[in-house]
Formats: sequence, C-alpha cells, structure tokens
Amino acid sequence: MLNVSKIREDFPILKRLINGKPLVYLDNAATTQKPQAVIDALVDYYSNHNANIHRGIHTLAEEATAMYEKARERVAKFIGAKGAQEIIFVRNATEAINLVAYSWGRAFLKKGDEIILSESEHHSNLIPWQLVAKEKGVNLRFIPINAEGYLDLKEYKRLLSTKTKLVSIVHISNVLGTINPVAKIGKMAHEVGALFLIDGAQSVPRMPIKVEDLECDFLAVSAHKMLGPTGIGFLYGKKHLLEEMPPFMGGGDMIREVYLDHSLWNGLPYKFEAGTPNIADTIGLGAAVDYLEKLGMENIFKHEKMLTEYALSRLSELSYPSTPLGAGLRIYGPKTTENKTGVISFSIKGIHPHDVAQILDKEGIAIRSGFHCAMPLHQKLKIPATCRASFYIYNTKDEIDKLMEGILKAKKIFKI
Ligand code: 7TS
Repeated sequence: MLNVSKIREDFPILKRLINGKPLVYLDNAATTQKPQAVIDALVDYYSNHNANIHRGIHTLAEEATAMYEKARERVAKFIGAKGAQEIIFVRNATEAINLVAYSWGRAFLKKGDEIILSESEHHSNLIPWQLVAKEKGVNLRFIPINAEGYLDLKEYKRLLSTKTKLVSIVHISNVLGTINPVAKIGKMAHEVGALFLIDGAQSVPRMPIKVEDLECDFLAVSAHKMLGPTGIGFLYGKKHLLEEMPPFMGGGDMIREVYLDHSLWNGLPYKFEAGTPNIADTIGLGAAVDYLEKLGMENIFKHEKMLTEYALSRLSELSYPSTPLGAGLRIYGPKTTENKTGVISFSIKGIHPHDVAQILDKEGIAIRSGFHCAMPLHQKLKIPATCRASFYIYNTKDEIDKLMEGILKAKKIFKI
C-alpha cells in the first residue's frame, strides 16, 4: 500500500491553511495537486534548457527536443502503446476528443452513420460529436444508465449495427465513479466494425491501463488530473488509424514539404502537432508519470478503493431513509466499490450543494458542487446539482472523517 504520510510531504500545497484550517483537498476529479518533482521539472526546464524544439541544432534546442521526446516515450510505456508515434500531445482530454471528431469524423463519417455514446458522458465527450453529427448528418445514439449508475449493456447491444462507426465511452464516470466495462464495450464495437474511443480522463490517473487489454482505438487523457501541469494532455491512437487521418490543424512542424498551392504532411506524431507545442508542461507530464510509476498504479488503485469504501460506509450513516445520525444524504451511482472508485456524488435533502460546499470550505475542505460538466446525467438523475468528493494518492481516512464532521455542521446550520 501507499506510504501516504511520506507522499504528503512531496506536495507543498498540502501545508496550506484554508480559512485557518489544514487543507482537505477532495476535488481531485477536477484537478490534482502537483508534487515537488513536477514543479521542479518545470523550473529546471525554464532555468536550464529552454529552447524551441525540432528545429535548432544548438545545444539547448537539442536538449529541449530530447526532453520533450523522452516524455512521449514515458507516456507511451505508461499506457502500453506499441510506440511513441501513437502518442499525440494536445492541451487536454477535451482537445484529444475534438481531434478525433474533427480529423477522423470529418474525413470518414457519412450521412446516416451512427455514433454511440452514453448518458453519463462529460460534455467533452458529447459536444464534439454533436458538432460533427450536425455537419455530417450523423445520428447519435445513447446507452442509458440504470438506477444503480451502470450502463445498460443489453440496450447497447440493441443499438449496435453496421451503421455504427464509432463508440465513445467514459471509462470512469466523473460524477458517479462507475468503472465501465470498457474492454467488453470495445469488443462489441469491433464486432460490428466500429472504432472505440475511451475517455480516460478519470481512469488513467487512478488505475493501471494497458491500451491493448482495453480494445481501444483511441484514448483521451489530461495531465492535470494525474499530477501533471494544466495545458497538456494526450491522445493515444492506433498507428494505422492516425496515419489515415488528415491533420487537425495546419502550421509549422506538421509538414514535410510546403509549396504555395499544396503541402505534404509530416509523419506521426508530428502531423498532429502544429506550431510550437507546450514543451515545459509536456516535460512536467513526464515527471508526473515517473512519480506515479514509482508508487505503482496497482497500489494507487487499491488506496483509492479503500478510501472510497470507507467514505461510502461513513456517508451511508447519513443516508436515506432514516439513520441514527438523521436522514437526508443520498449517494448517486453504485453503493459499493465493486465497480466504482475515486469519486462519490451526493446530495443532502434541504441544502443546496453550493451551500454544502461553502460551509465545507470554511472548514478547509474542498469539494465540488454543481453538475460537473455532465448536465444530461443530472437530468437523468432528476437533480440539478450534486456535491462531489473525489480522492487521490494523498488523501486519508482522517480527511473523510473531517468531511463527515463538515456535513454534520452543515446539517446543524440548516437545522436539518
Ligand atoms: N472526461 C472526463 C471523464 C472528465 O472528468 C473531464 C474533466 C474531461 C473529460 C475533460 O477534461 P479536460 O482536462 O479536458 O477539461 N472533468 C472535470 C470535472 O469533473 N471537474 O472539473 C473537470
């Protein structure tokens, strides 16, 4: 298991007081905090190696290029890609999905084709498909979620047909914490000849991922949810698919030969990386991957499961219908950790989630309240907003106890 007190020493921000109380950071699904190793990698790059990449032949340019490409190799190894060419650096998971929608979608989708998504997608795995569907005359289909927060796979099977060209599904829901059976979903997509995209924004940070085991053709990831800097993420894509796809954006570095009336594209992965990329933050992502690998993804997964299980059992002390501590707290999605990890959304009868979050903030506890960029899912749950606690490697059971105390305080203030 993880040595959490040692890990906590690596995160300068965890020493901060918020409203005079030690920070209890439970908003990790939004973004994680950064260890000193990642902060140092950024400072080192700008202090000692800063130069543009893939062009200069001077020492700094060669050092910066080597550091940037080393980060790509680390990422490729981390997710079990066949090679670094299959990793395209982008700004975030949102841009990774947009890249596939605009490049692959515009080139290969035809009127009457179908794309299957689910009702539990983050807006970043919905809006790009709505845009491309409108442009190309494509129909979107949705796998419903059942009352426990699981995807209805019988309905998925019914939706699949030769018209299905792509299935794009979130691996771990950022609202319910549900771990979707992506390998099975991918296999079923492949059986009808469709491609399979996994939104790995929440899963890659918290569980071991090997793309080959997951039957995925594309994987979208943000660095900032896995200890890395903001403004950097990556798209994994199978080489033969990326090779067939046209560029997403045009400009420097993505070309091989340019004439006034036409151009020839660079090879992978550069064809998709137009312009000067986010060099420093890519190197920071490399440092984050190193840090996670040292801890071991299997250990991280176990640690979060343990915290989620503890939080579910503590929060259920306040659950419907009526419990010794008083009724009023409702947990959404799975109630066990069999297929859930890292994220718990809940509501308290009679208190708006924003009020809960504000009262908790006074205690130094950071949670998120709102619809978490998943409005259709909240429509399905018939609730405009929820409170969400999400965990990571530096969280402790003690912090979950503090969350409980904070919720009890909120109930007292609202006389519930
Ligand atoms: N997919 C999932 C499942 C997510 O949770 C998020 C971000 C994204 C995609 C998009 O990531 P981005 O880095 O491109 O913005 N989720 C959240 C969240 O739950 N709270 O803030 C951001």
